[in-house]
Amino acid sequence: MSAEPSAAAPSATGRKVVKATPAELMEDTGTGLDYGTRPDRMPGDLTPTDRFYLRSHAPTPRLDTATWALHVEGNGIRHPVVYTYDDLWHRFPLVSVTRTIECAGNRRVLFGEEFEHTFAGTQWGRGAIGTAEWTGVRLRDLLEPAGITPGACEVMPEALDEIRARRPLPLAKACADDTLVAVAMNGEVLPADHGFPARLVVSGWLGAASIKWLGRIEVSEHPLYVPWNTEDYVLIGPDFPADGPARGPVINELPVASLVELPWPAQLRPEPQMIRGRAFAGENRVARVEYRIDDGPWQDAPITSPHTPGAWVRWQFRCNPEPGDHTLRVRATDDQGNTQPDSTSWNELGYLQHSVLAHPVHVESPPRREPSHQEWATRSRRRRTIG
Ligand SMILES: Nc1nc2c(c(=O)[nH]1)N[C@H]1C(S)=C(S)[C@@H](COP(=O)(O)O)O[C@H]1N2
Ligand SMILES: [Mo]
Repeated sequence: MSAEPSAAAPSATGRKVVKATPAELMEDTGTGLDYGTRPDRMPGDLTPTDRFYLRSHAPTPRLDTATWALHVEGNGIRHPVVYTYDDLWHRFPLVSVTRTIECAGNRRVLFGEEFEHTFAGTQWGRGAIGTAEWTGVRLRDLLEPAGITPGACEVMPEALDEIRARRPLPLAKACADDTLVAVAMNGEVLPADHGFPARLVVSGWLGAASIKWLGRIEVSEHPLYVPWNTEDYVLIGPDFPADGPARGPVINELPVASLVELPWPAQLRPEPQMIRGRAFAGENRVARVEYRIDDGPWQDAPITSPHTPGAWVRWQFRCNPEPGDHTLRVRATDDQGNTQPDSTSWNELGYLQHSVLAHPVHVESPPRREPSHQEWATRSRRRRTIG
């Protein structure tokens, strides 16, 4: 398989990302790097690549597969190994999995609204989540030829971007069946912005674990501390004690949350219709989704897609909304009995908002139609009868 990097030079346009990010499909958070998927533009089970959210801490690097290499190193292996791009395509079984990736900062703006506070960090609405079919090589298959030592405990993927993004995983998660070094997304060669030529995909964990633009994988016999597990992507606040060199507990698995596929606020017509959405429970399965309109009862929103661990489910319900202003609430429950709470515990960086959202919905009044010709005829006939 030869490389298919897109040809556009990043500096020509001054843009920091390569793919188009039109406002009909994506929400611009204002950083030039981070774009959310519009929740009302999700047609299928998978998020089309053209609108899959983007979260990058530095501009998309343009890597050449002719010179690209993936180095496996560290004191947790017996001998270093170097893989080429062709090695990934031809030396190992390729595996395809459908997995959701969600940023730990998703819904940060709504978290802020709950606390009347602006959390620092990317100003995400609800769009920092997407699901793709990822194809690649199991990370485990790439580590084994290097000879993992009995004392190895952590595996740290590291990127070739400007910031050398990196974050360690426990060896067991690194060696899971569905931890992949992906080379393709939704059946096409990985796009530049999503990590070309190769990215990690870590099922059910925060997006920051799924390192893009891989260049090196370190296997270590001792715990590793880097900015992304000490300063960022940790929970900092009164409820969360510091943990060794980390300012608070490290975020790994994501909690259960749901998403309504309507704009915020939503405008609906006063007619029978389907309301749809998604729910995701990290490493767990979504067991149940319920909705509530205003102070009405909680009712089941049937789940309409298959359950794959690590991938979102779809749900929908039928309603016939009354004109006026309403609040729609949706709450999902996972197979471990965790339900979305009424509020999320405050943490300084505004991560893991997953409480039930009060979605504002305005339902139009029925249009004051001009009477049809037929109706005029009926009315004038009646008038004649009365008169
Ligand atoms: N090298 C690198 N990998 C990265 C990042 C990054 O900035 N650099 N961002 C991480 C974060 S925070 C998220 S949420 C996901 C986003 O993946 P996407 O841009 O493909 O949606 O990538 C992760 N991998
Ligand atoms: Mo993220």
